[in-house]
Amino acid sequence: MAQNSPAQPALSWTVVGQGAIGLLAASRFKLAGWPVQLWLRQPAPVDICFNQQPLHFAYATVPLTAVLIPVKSYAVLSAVQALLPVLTPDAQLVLSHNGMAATEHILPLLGPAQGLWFITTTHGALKQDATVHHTGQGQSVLAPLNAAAKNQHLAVQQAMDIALGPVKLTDNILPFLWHKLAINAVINPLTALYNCNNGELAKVQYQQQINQILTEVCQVAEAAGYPLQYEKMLEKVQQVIQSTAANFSSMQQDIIHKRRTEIDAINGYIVTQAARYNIAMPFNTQLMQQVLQLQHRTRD
Ligand code: KPL
Repeated sequence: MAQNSPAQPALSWTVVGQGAIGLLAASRFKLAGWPVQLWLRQPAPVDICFNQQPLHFAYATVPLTAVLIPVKSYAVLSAVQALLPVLTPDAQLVLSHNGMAATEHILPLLGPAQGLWFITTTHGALKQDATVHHTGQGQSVLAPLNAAAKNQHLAVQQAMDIALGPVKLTDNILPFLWHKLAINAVINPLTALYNCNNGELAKVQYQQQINQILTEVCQVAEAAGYPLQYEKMLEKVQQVIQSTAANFSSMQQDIIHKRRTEIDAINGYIVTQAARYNIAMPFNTQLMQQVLQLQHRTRD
């Protein structure tokens, strides 16, 4: 990775927040010799230990030219609104979260030369206090969401290859988001409810539930015009369970740390879409309700 990185990156990157995926990306930039800084609610530098290496991240100096925004789906709009006054007129913003990209409120906020992107990733990362582990090799799909992004595609693709690569570039992110949604709809709520790591789900006692969830997700994906082949999808889910076996999913971590989960954007989204097509979703509905109950119990 580091050998292929250009001596002078075209853009200077800022990562928003200090979540596991954001710190994974920031660490990979740093280890590849790229300048990178963090944009946080509390303006202070951050020291972490990444895969046993101590790393120091400065707090962001403005203006910002290229920003990776790996914040939860429900926090994206307010994160972008907070960034707007400190962006350069041609800044590139890359969103990354679980669930569908709800960019209709974000695109109109940007100037004509400000690019918007989405990157979806299956990398596993785990943050425990100030320690970050890359717990699962994954891959990512990156898409430009407006014309200003398409003009900068080489620089952004090169950077995302360092941060969350290997990266595949696409013009249409939606099929990939449905694909990732299917993976998250299985792994995230089950690991949260059973309070286990991703690898635990390979055990025989979870297979029936995995099949039930996935069957429903495939039905609604087909109705929405993004068909997923059940057998292929099951294989992919098993693959992610294996490759991120040591990881605790983001939803399991949200419950443990008494944070709001992304259940609305994952199984909740599936249930809402199914209602539009009059498809019954008993298993996803039950899972959603169970996670919501758990979330209320742990956050009260
Ligand atoms: O996206 C993830 C998450 O935890 O949110 C996976 C890929 C399941 C890795 O844990």
